[in-house]
Amino acid sequence: MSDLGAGMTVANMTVDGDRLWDSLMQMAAIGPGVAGGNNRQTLTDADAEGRTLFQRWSEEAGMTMGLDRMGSMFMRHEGTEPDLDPVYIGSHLDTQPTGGKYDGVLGVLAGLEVIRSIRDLGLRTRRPIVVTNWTNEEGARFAPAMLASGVFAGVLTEDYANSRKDAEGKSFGEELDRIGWRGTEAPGDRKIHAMFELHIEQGPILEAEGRQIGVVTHGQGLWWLQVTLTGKDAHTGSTPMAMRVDAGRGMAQMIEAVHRIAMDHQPAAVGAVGQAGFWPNSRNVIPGRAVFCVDFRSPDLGKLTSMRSRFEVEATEIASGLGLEIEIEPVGHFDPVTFDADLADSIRAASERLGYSHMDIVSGAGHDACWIAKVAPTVMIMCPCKDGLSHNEAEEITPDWARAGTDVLLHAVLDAAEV
Ligand code: HGY
Ligand code: MN
Ligand code: MN
Ligand code: MN
Repeated sequence: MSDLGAGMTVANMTVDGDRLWDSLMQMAAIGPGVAGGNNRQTLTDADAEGRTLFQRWSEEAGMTMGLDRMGSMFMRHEGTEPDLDPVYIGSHLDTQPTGGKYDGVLGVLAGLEVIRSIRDLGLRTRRPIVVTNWTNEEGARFAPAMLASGVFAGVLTEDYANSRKDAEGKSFGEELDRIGWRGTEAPGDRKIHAMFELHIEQGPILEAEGRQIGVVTHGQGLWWLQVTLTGKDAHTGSTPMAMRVDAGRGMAQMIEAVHRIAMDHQPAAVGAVGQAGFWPNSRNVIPGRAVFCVDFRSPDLGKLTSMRSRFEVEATEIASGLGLEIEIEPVGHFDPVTFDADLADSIRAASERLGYSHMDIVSGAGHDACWIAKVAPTVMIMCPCKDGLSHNEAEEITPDWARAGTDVLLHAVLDAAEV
């Protein structure tokens, strides 16, 4: 083992946790939320500003940028054998409208910190290392989530992605061109030796179990179903109850059905409706239209499929009972994912080498790694987050959790990139 100074060897080297935390706080200042978190939604000016900062930092760390036609950023640190397939580290810089400072951002800036540390330590890897910012992981502004990584993995088309519209009717393609971040590279035209994603858990398990590292063996699958109910808008005062065709009532009964169906599929099944709206949404008009999106998830494909089909049957019955027309459009889906077992072993070995407590865990949230696992050996590392809270501006982690996760990432990446 080469001596890296100050008693540090490759076996016990660590990253610069203060520098990582400082970068996280500088990125958090871009696209601030209203309650201490972030609103840096994909393809907004704030997203563009965050991309520019990440590009500058990466180039200062000796990396060169590749950019694909979905705007995904690939910052490459050269290896001693440039022709070898690179090791990728990736996540996302876009946030929810009321997002936290660490969801996705930790994984991208931890990748940057890995490169900064490799250079500080005077190490050279055989394989190149590429740190990636995947466009539109959140799917908050443009559904579905993990859009650009889905195109990269060949499961979604560029035309479909470019056509997706936000609530104001702007398309993904128009907005990507407007901020000037569309590259020329064909999405997916890259070979990946191994892909690592460090991410906050976004759930309560690691903190409750007192573990510093989550070794993510699987990710649960997802269905997003966009439901449109059409009734008849009418006066809330003068319309007799028997004459009403109330889309609002239909939505209310269906939202309750989502919860009931998820509870009927326990354990390991979840369901909710997070986005909903009435039209014309006026206090004294019976809503003629209701639109909402159902989110079902499970690590068990059978349960995931059963929840979707059960909902479709029950929603259709509710609609016909209320005289409503119903349209159900799938707008997001991926099957449960099994991550690479050998890479998971390297995460366990790195955690033990560094003396960090760890446990195997299934990811409750979807991540770009879930799609990339379709095209390359892929694994995730998780760090705890306070009270398991995420997709909330109060999302918090500790600098120690961030550094521990990044230390493990450093070791696992160096193992894969062959220092
Ligand atoms: O929806 C998800 O699980 C991810 O946060 N996009
Ligand atoms: Mn995320
Ligand atoms: Mn998220
Ligand atoms: Mn499927």
